[in-house]
Amino acid sequence: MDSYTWRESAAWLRNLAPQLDRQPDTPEQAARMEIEHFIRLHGTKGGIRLETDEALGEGYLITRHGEDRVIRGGKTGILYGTYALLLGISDSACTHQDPADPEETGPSAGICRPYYGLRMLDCWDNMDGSIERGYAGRSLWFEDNAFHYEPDRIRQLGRMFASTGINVLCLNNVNVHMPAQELAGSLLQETAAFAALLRPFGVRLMLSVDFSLPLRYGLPTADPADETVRCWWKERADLIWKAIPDLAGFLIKADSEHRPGPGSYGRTHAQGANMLAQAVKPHGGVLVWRAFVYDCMQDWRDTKTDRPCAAWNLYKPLDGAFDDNVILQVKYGPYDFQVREPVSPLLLGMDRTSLSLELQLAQEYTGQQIDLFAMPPMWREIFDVMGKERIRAIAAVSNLGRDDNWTGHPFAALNLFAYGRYAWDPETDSKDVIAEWIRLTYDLSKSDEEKLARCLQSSRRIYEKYTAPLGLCWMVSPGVHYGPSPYGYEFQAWGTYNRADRDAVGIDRTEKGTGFVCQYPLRLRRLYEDPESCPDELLLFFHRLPYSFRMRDGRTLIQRIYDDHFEGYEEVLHMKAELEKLPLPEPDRTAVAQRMEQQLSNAREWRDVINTFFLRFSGAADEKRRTIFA
Ligand code: GCW
Repeated sequence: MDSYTWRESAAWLRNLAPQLDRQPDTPEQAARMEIEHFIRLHGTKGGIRLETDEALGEGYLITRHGEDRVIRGGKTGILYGTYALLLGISDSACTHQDPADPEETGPSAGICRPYYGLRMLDCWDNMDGSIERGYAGRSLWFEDNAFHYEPDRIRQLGRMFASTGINVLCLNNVNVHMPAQELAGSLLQETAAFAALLRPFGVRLMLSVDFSLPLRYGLPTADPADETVRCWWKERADLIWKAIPDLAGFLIKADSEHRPGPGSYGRTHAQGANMLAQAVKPHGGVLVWRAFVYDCMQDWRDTKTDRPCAAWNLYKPLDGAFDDNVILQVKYGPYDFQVREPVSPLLLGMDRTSLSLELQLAQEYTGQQIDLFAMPPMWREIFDVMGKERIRAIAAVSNLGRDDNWTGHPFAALNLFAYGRYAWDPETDSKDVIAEWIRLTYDLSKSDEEKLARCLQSSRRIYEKYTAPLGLCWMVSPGVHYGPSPYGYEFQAWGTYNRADRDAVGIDRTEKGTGFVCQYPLRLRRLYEDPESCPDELLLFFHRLPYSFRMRDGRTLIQRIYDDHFEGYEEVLHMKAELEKLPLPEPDRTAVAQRMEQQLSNAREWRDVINTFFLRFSGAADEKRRTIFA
């Protein structure tokens, strides 16, 4: 395999300079450097002029004057505009289609602005260099419990972020371990130096903090109602913002999976969040509070407690009780980044709370950057259910690491690129963004571009077919979350059950069952409540059904499960053959081929394990008499 380094592999920046040879001081300078390199490499017919208009903030407008292009934009808008022009990125968020040729019909016509103010990438990097749920190598900035990075590479990261529109980087794992917990002394100075590298790319840092931090500093309590604790956090925030004045805020996982939180002191999440929000407020910081809270010490025999109900039950009564600089960050589904979940009802029902939608680029449950799983079609579905108005910020768990190609699977870079595009414009079309990424990343013929686009577009559906069926979730091997184990999570404490037995499978979450469906607005509640109208993909998420249940297309439930698993495998086989025909450059070609080989064997294993599991329970033969190991 030809080898390359990260320099040649910043995927969609292929047509720009391989890297910026020095550190820019400002976004404008970064823009000028990009333009200079671009002209040197490709030439242009006319010139490209930059005009700063502070009032435009992150927005920009590109106009044509004869052969010349003028990019007018705010401080960072100018850089976003530069990337849009140089990469030829289209932006449906603008009032025009071609960013280089807006129809000027009014003072703000053609101005492109990001939809969400905070477009965060949350990194679960630990200071020892490991990454929780990381599938692309070790941390890009931590090793041996210290900062450890190549400045050139961080600058490259800055370009990757700015070119897609990501503007906040949360540096450390939400499960905060020592010494990241300290937030003091030389560590703070080093964090400030790191922040300076990304600042010219319009990227601000955020830090994950530990709710019990005051205890480490000798306070007897971390109770948010305690005055000394409140003062302590204020002083700590003053210190931190003194070192990093543009820090975006704190991200916090509290009372979740054994992390400390206000619950230990009998306080509500609003009390906990507001206390921290007040500490960061004088500095213009936000407090992002994760809503990933459920009983993780459940007894599987307890059928009343239903994990998807947990977040709503906890937070809905607190709607309106959070300070205005608190943002509640909600995972897209009520479980945990599964292949298929309904949109979390919290995202639809917290009208008086600022929300952030949390996605996961790290493919924890979706193939671990070995199996192909392009996320844009899934996000399109989420946004279509949710409507774009509801939320104020967007976050995604990073899929980046120190691997030369940054994301492990070369095609996983699409998910990072597309995330930035969706964060900029949640109306992004999945087909468009996939086509855009392919065009920028590879030099392929039109028909090969289309072939690759088809594979990417269908990859999620294919993955879904050979893994857990019809919205069941959690059939992965416990702990690692890779490979099939249909009963692996069944008797555990995490609230992760499918309750398959000889008669039926799934959980009744209708009004008569756990009542989860009642958390949805009426329109969705009606849709999900009745197995006749519930989308097939979510059937077993909302219903407990006998294997003989007739699906809308006439098949029995058990036959549908078998068919999906056989088809899923066949489709991987087909996709592998299609991808082998593509003239991808090395080393991507070999990397993709190796991963496809592994994916094919995974699909075979999943197919056989899941089909056998259900054959044993149901006793129902496959109508097409394919091999199922009994
Ligand atoms: O699903 C779980 C992951 C944990 C993660 C947690 C969370 C950071 O398995 O690794 O912890 O979600 O989102 O907090």
